[in-house]
Amino acid sequence: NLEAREEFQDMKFGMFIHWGVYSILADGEWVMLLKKIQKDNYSRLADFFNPQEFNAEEWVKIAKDAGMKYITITSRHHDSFSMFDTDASDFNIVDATPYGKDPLKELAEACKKEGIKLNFYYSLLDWRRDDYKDGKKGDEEAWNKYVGFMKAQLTELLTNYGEVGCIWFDGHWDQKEANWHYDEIYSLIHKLSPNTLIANNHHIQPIPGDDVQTFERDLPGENHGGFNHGVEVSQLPLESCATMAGKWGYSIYDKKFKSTKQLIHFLVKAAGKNGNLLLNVGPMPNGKIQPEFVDTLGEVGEWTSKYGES
Ligand code: FUL
Repeated sequence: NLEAREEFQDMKFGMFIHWGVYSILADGEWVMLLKKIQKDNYSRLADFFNPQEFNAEEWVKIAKDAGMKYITITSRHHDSFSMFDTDASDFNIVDATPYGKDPLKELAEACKKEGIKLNFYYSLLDWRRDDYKDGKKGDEEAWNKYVGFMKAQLTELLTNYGEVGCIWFDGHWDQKEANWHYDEIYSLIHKLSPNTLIANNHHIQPIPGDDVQTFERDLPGENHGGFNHGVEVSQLPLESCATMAGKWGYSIYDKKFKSTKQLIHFLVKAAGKNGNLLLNVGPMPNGKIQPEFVDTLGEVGEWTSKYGES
């Protein structure tokens, strides 16, 4: 969809949000794998995930005041926890936590009210499900079950939250390309929601059906972080994603905050390549965005309101 692609490319600045049960451990979104936390033990985190201070309107305001035009939030990361109301898995924020509400629903409403586009990050890779694990070992039935699970969740995400700007896939590298059934998954998205774009953080040249080319932690065409090896800039709309400190998910150890100046430079350089910057925050387990990020985004906003085009 050409018009949707153009609209996306014009937005230039978005907020990436990594938020899940991992936020409780305050050590980044890979903590389950890196600290080798057993599946059952990890599940217990959900028992006390209760982000009482989450306020969707506040997040949208922080994004909007910074000059951002869209939000891309983790609907389900590699740890398999769904941050939305889903019938396809019990391991989700509505059924498995004392919070019992769907934050993506609130975010969708707040975004709609403020004219901010909402996109969903969706992990292909899953560290927790048996069908994924067995499927990876060659059990075809298990794998088909997993693909069916993804389709069911994507259907929910594209039917229950109003218009979704983009589905942002991640985790491609864990399987050979054919396993992902991209033809089926992409056409399901197009069928359910013709205006929804598809981005895939696969770190390879665009594949058929991609609408957006993503560059992790780098400007389009660059590879300082090692994620974009040999990837050439295509004709697609471009998007660089980056962190405000080191990690994507909330971490109390992560103190390497990028300065306002560094972030503005990144934004301007990305825009110079006609690319977007998707700048990440990892909200705390209570639902608030940490003050260091809020302050810096406020300063970025002073710059964008003076020099950015609205
Ligand atoms: C990566 C993921 O593995 C990270 O956890 C994060 O979501 C980043 C945006 O993409 O490849």
